[in-house]
Amino acid sequence: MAELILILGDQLSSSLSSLQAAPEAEVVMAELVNEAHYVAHHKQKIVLVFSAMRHFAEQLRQSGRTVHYFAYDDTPQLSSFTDTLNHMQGLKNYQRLIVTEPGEYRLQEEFTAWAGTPALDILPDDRFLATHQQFQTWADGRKQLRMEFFYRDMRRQTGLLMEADQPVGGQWNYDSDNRKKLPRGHTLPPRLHAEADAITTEVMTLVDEHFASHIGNLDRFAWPVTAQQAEAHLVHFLDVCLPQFGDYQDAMKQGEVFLYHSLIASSLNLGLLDPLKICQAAEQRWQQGLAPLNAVEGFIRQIIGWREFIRGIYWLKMPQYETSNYFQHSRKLPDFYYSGDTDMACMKDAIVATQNHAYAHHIQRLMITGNFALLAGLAPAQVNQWYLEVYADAYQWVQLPNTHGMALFADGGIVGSKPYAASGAYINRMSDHCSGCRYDVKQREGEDACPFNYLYWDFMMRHQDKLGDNPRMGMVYRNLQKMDDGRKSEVRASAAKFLEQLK
Ligand code: FAD
Ligand code: DLZ
Ligand code: SF4
Repeated sequence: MAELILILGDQLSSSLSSLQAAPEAEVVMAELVNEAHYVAHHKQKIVLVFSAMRHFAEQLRQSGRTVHYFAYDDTPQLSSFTDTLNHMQGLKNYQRLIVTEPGEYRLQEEFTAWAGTPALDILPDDRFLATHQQFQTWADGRKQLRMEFFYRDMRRQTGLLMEADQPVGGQWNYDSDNRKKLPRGHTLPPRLHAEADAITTEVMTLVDEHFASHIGNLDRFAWPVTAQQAEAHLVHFLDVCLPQFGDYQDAMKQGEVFLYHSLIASSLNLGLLDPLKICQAAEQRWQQGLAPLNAVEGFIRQIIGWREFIRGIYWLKMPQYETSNYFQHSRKLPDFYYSGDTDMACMKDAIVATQNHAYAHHIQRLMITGNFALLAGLAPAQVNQWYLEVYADAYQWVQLPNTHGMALFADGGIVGSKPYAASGAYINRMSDHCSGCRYDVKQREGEDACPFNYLYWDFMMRHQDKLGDNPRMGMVYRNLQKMDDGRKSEVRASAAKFLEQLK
């Protein structure tokens, strides 16, 4: 029986359920117009996906598979996955099509419409630790879905950092130990750079030619494009960065893009790394006395806790999720999110990193660009689109709940229990940005005041009806109550003036 496996650009794992289910089946992979254009992806993201796809196709061929591969500039140029299947059916009458479920809702819709001829098997994506059913069961009947409780179940399920049914060290979560500012003069470790080979270089030429208007540049492209490269990057992180990952997880430093972060999300989301194996390798470092518990627990929590929880929320709540807009925010995304042309030093630093590397670390995404978008009342759909475009690790299943839920609180409190809103004081505490900024972080209102300061209070005043009763916001609203009317007017005036000039 002629069987065909369709492999998507983020399904580059030799353990993939579709490959396991049909060891003799032919494979089709395609660089598609729709996938490359459904948002204007960063140039590095397109190079990463296409180059990793081409390397994976080669690896499958070497293992004996027949692989049909359609490059972006091949004839015929294929538009969509449906287009690809129709084309393949025209070449040969396949009787069975096998595909691992896609990571995005829009593709699930497209794939389920194929039911009929040939016979279609959509298999679960078992590269995650929690199944959809498991998350649904966990969520059923809970008034609030909180990552912390889901995470504890995942610790029990995997046995990671557990002694019988108790967490090692007696605590589930060491987050409070993970909030240090980088000391002055601190030297950061070197990072690995994956050199571009002939395949990547060829894709770079293609991207330069066809995607010139997209954000970013390719000069500093360094993302792993094979499982071997991703493994080497992971080992480098475990050896060199993990011991201090916990302490400096929330720190920011002007001009420093990576700090102690792992940079594994792009590889993990493509399928080049396995989440459980990564966590077991990190746990081993702790068992060998090579990394402290706060670092290892913090790292493992991001992967088996946050990453799985975020995916669970996406599939539980889509498609309504992306259309919610709790605060009814509608301001246009300012141009400087693409150009980096802003006087706010913290924003500029995060955006320049994004342009150069298709990367910014979590606190920059959440507390700088995300926080600004929240406080300034930017339209969630535009902010979501930006985040989906600009990061090498961005796919909607993981980008959307992080942006729409965690950063913007546009879901009204599904991902988080309160908005991650912060004034300049937080940014000043966690970074050295403010000392080189045109704005003064100590000034609260007026021309030279840090915009995060008055935007913060303006946001709190505008949304008192929605946030005033939130028990986690009690202190904020008690402070607002103490603010005299004169200052409130100044806050409003400064915010209005600043927001008016945004283009
Ligand atoms: P590290 O800081 O070293 O963390 C280790 C790993 O933990 C990451 O590689 C990632 O796999 C996982 N992780 C950590 N936090 C999260 C989280 N909140 N959600 C899911 N996984 C997490 N992550 C993406 O993979 N793709 C996205 O498109 C994405 N968009 C985001 C948008 C916003 C507004 C925010 C606030 C966060 C977003 N994140 C996203 C989560 C997180 O910021 C990135 O996973 C992380 O910055 C990637 O860098 P790293 O690999 O160096 O991670
Ligand atoms: C992100 C992406 C891009 C840019 N291009 C392709 C492509 O040409 N072909 C493909 O199969 N996949 C691509 N992808 C990844 C898909 O968009 C991805 O499978 C979905 O986002 C599901 O997570
Ligand atoms: Fe950012 Fe305000 Fe500090 Fe400038 S003063 S770097 S805008 S927090």
